[in-house]
Amino acid sequence: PFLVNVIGNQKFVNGAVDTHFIDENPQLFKMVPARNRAQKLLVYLATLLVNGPQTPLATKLKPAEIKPHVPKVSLEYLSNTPEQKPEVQPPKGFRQIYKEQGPEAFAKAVRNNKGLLLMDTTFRDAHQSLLATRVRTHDLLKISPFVTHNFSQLYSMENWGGATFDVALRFLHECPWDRLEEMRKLIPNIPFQMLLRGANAVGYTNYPDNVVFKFCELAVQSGMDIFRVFDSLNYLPNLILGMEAAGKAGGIVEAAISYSGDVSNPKKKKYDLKYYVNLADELVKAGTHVLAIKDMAGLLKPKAAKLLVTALREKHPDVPIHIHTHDTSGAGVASMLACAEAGADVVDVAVDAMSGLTSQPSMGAVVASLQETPLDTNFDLSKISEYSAYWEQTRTLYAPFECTTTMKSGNADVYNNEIPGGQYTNLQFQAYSLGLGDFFEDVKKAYAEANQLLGDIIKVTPSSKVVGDLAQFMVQNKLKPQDVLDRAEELSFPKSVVEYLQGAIGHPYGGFPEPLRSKVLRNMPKIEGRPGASLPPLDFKKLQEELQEIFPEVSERDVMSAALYPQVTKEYLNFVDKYGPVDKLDTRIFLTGPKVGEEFECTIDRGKTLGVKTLAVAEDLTENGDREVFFELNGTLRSVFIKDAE
Ligand code: 3PY
Ligand code: ZN
Repeated sequence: PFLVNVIGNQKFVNGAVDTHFIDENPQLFKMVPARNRAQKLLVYLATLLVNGPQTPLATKLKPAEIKPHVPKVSLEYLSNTPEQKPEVQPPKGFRQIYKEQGPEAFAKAVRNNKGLLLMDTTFRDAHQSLLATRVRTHDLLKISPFVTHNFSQLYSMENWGGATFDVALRFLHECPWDRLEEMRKLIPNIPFQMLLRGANAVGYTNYPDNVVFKFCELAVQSGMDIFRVFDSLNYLPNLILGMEAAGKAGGIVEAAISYSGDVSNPKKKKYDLKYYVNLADELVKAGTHVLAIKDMAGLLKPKAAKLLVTALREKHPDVPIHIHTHDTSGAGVASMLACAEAGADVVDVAVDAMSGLTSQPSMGAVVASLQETPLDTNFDLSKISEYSAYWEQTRTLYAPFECTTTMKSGNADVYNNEIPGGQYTNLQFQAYSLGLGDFFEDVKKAYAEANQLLGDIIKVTPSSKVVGDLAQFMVQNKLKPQDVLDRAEELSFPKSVVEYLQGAIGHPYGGFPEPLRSKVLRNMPKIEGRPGASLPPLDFKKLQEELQEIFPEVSERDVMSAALYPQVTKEYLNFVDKYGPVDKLDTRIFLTGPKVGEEFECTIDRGKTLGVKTLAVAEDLTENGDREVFFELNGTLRSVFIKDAE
């Protein structure tokens, strides 16, 4: 439109204006043709072929060259449906009770259920713990019809929140909101559950209150039902903020107490039974629909589980109790059975092929253990096997992120170091990539020491990062705990440690460690009370306008992503603008690219499937340092030039 107006201007046409700026800047008029999505994907594939993976791979292992078998949806429960009809509505589940009668009725139905209920963590915590959170929407959606038809009696599926939000945008280049919405379309009957880090939402730091409220509102709109709300220090004001946000959005509130220490060990005094019962009282008083114990490191031994659940059950006979654990030591199944016997309503499990080690205990093992008992879960073991077989194969696509590269077995040393499941494998990976054999052993020891230095705190995202950062700092600088205390004034501590001591993520039970805090902070400001209370509200309109200048099509959900992760979201939007819907590619192709000569399909929309064949990569570079890559796209020859980064 600018050019057209100019040529219609008489003065311009007569040459009566100075156009030397235009003459000297011809690049301003070099129009880049808008590429369509198929072309963008070719650019992505060519980039992988020329310059290698565009998302960091944690190890040298390659994704397997298989196409996982997706089990058929069998509809035996419907009489007279001989052929497969996935469009048939799945059996009703707990979600219908919640949607039709509200959260209180849902809680009542859970309490009245005779057998033990299960939450399946396969879609979130299991892969967060085992595969660095890398499982993609593509692979989750493929198995969703099977789950909706065969696992309708689940209490919930945990499929969102925690680290998935950040990782989806940052490493998978896909939209977390789309993931949620697409799963919802395929699974209408099972409640979805997310992990909300209280005032930290799905981030690593406290956000202004209006961000947390709006986040929950959008999550419910996109299909979320149950919010497990925790705070990394069990700091009640932060917990309550998260509960209010989830409740106001219309969600089911599942307030969680993060578990530390060992209530069955009289020598471990700080977090005793009284501490947990008091905190539970507060959460029930604050109106939680369900009470959760979040044992993020897998410290809840069977005996402790019995003591804790019995005490909570007696105190709150009407409130459903839901237990989360990690199987790091190998005692996970035993603990969940102990919880069930002591009166817990729900426990967390992951499908067998995605269970064990730092993930949740095995679904099949828990189900089989309770068969023909009063707590029978009524799951069909053969369906669990089919579901598991899908994951066993799918898991091999994520070989570059396998925690089993380094972790070969469970390890009961977690009772000493108290490292949460997700962080355990992270730290191990770091040690592995640094090539320092004993580094992990040293870090684990230092982790326990750092925890004591910081006052024996609850450790879960983000407080676990504070402890982990201090531990690594101690190992790298060869500092013993006494050195840290003696030299606190001169050491330059990791940023997370300083901010924690300032009060940026809340207040730990029992107070901040002194004199360490005063020595580290000296004159630095301290945050009194709940951090979010003193943060000014985020101006969503302004943020939207800023984003729209670069990305005119930006959605309300993108703006929310940017409120939580400004830089990561911009990079994500740029990435998809350049490379198109990479989330639609099969996982191996997405991670490491096709082989030369390989033919494959990619469905970018319902009814729109691209047939791609990689033909060749030019041996010689062009004068500009570009390499030409040749494809056949739906039978037509295409070529793309990619700058060779070598
Ligand atoms: C998370 O915050 O992502 C966790 O899984 C904590 O256990
Ligand atoms: Zn967990």
